[in-house]
Amino acid sequence: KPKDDENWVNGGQQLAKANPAVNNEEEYQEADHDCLEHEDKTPQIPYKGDNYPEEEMLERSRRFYEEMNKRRSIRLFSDRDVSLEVIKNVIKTAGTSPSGAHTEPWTFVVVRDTRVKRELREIIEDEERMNYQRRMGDKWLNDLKKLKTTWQKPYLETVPYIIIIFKQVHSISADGQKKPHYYSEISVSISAGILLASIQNAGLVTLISTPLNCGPKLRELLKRPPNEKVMMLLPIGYPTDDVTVPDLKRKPLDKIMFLV
Ligand code: IYR
Repeated sequence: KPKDDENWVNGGQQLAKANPAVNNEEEYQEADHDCLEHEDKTPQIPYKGDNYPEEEMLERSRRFYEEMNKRRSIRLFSDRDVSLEVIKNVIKTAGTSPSGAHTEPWTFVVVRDTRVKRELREIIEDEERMNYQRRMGDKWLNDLKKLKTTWQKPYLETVPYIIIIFKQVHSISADGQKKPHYYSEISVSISAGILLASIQNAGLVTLISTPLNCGPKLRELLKRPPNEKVMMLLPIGYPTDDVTVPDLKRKPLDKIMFLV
């Protein structure tokens, strides 16, 4: 099990995971915090809420749900181009995500170069072939049957753009110090959710791809530093005209919401 899957940050020993500068809770508590600057110089600015009338709020929430409920993972893409401006807008939107201590621990690499897409595909298919044939196991493969996934990812070369989302586990501040990125996994995941919503809102389609074991090779191909870990890959574009999706049903509200 890759150790990157350890997401949770809560309680004693997990503190260390939130803060890569320390190895355990005791070390954190004993650490010399005297050197830290406690006076905050960030100015406060007014914030005005939107205050929609109730009717409008209801209508807006309903329409947004209906838009998001149309989202489906698509595995057959057309080669129709997408404006780079749109890609920039959806990434700016993802960058509005909240993050631990406002560390903004995300990097979005946008691949449009045909040769890089081909290399990406090669790296991913090489690993996915082994994942599907040897690593994933019968139960997993059986659970995936309805999605008709295989190790082959031709769409990685068809789509106009692929976004690779990296999680910065820490960063290096101007004075060369390691700056901890608290809750980076959760922060980047929230940001990815906002990115998906933004892609849907633009009328484009994507597919969350989390190729096992490809991280280091992708990081090298895309020339990202060692503090950045591949989180997921999103091919973006238009679906083909004849694409179909499995007729999956979503859980009804009373199975996902409990009013206490
Ligand atoms: N990452 C592989 C396999 C895969 C796993 C799950 I869980 C999915 O919901 C879909 C695919 C792939 O991309 O094919």
